[in-house]
Amino acid sequence: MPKPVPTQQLISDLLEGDRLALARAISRVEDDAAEAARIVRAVFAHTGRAHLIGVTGAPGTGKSTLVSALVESYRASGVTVGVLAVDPTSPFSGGALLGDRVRMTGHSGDAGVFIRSMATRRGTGGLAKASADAMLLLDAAGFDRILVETVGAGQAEIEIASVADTVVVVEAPGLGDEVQAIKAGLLEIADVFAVNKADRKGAARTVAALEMMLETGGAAAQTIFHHGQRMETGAATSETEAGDGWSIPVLETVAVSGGGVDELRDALERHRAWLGESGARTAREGRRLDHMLQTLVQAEFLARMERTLSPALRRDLVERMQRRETDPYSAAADSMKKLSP
Ligand SMILES: Nc1nc2c(ncn2[C@@H]2O[C@H](COP(=O)(O)OP(=O)(O)OP(=O)(O)O)[C@@H](O)[C@H]2O)c(=O)[nH]1
Ligand SMILES: [Mg+2]
Repeated sequence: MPKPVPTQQLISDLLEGDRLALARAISRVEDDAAEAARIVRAVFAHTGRAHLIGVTGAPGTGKSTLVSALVESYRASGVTVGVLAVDPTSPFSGGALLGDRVRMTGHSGDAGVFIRSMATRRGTGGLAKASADAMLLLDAAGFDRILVETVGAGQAEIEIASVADTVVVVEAPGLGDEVQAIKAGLLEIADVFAVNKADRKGAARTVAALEMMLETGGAAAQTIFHHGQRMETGAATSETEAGDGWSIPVLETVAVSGGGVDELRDALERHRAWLGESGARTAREGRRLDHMLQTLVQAEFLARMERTLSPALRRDLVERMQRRETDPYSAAADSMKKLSP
């Protein structure tokens, strides 16, 4: 077996834009918490440049196809793109692997595109953490835009999309009368709506329904969202981001043919400009980092708890509670005191 590349080497190669190093670094970050810390520490100073775009929506709405079309559109304008597909296949729609789609478009040999799938093989917290780390690595490797596809079905997936700078919620007509995004709780996190499969009947109705919802419920949704729904943060949340000056566009796209995709890209770029001018970009980044901080502290805390509170010790505590020698609160307080540093 070949010797693994030393982490230092990997990091310097990654910072020079070496794709293989980037791919390996993402794998290490996924597999090993200590390596994740080492790598992210080393590259963090080189991040903060990329525009992070979350693409989410109900299963089968065409997210992967749309991401692939966006990649083409961005590449045509010379912009480099990193793509993270979180849980790329869905048992509901039988959606194709994103990588396959982009390969079909002929970008496989293009150094300006990097595609990576993140599997949901670990726990939900692990997936969010690994995705956040991977976004930082893509950023450090120099990609201009980072697209993150998540199926908007599940708290972790919504969370991953919602920490992006710009969130695209993909909707499609003909999935029933209701607008799917509402059921999934995605209305609150959208900066841009893409009504995909606009070649199918019902698209205009879906657009109208979304626009009406934005008019009537938009303000309320924004308020909830800005006062803690989107991210539970205190310190890093800025009041400057009140949604002022940004009206959420609802665009029709036909991802399979590329229809409306340049317009969608334009909307993403307009939002990017707005983020910069309004100060919202800084606010969102602060929220994202605050969220990462909480996630990492929680993970460390859990790890310590598992180290300190061995199964034997826990069993002992449980038995003592059962004998009424102690109570759950005292047992918890005693355990807290014992947490090893
Ligand atoms: N008619 C039509 N079909 C589309 C369009 N965009 C995507 N599709 C089809 O819809 C199906 C699902 O597309 P995907 O891109 O895999 O959808 P997805 O949202 O990524 O699916 P999951 O990741 O499984 O949730 C595929 O058969 C696509 O070819 C479109 O604009 N029009
Ligand atoms: Mg998909």
